[in-house]
Amino acid sequence: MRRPLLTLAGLAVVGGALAGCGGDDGASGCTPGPQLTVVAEDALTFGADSYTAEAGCVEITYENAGSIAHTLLIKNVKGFKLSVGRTDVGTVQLEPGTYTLFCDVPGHEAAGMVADLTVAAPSG
Ligand SMILES: [Cu+2]
Repeated sequence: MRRPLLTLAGLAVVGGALAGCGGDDGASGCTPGPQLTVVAEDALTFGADSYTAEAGCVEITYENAGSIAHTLLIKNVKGFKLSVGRTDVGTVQLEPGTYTLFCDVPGHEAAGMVADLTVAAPSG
């Protein structure tokens, strides 16, 4: 009778893959071009109600001006999320259009952590 060693080893490999580090999703890992800085404030707002960026691989720097932990996501853009802490930087591929930035910490979006992001085609 065989011992189930192979089966157990296989499960361990699959589990390891599922728990593996992220960052290999399609929305990150591009070569940064346009830059955007967003600030989170303890008043549960972003530093501005609206932001603009050029289309492309946008490098977003997320800075926390306060002491409450926040996140930064873009509605309908999967695979992008920044978390602060103090500061976080990430890249996301964005086509021209209008997007919505928000913080997904429970209650924060409802309290005002939401902002427009207008992405314009590169000029020239
Ligand atoms: Cu928040």
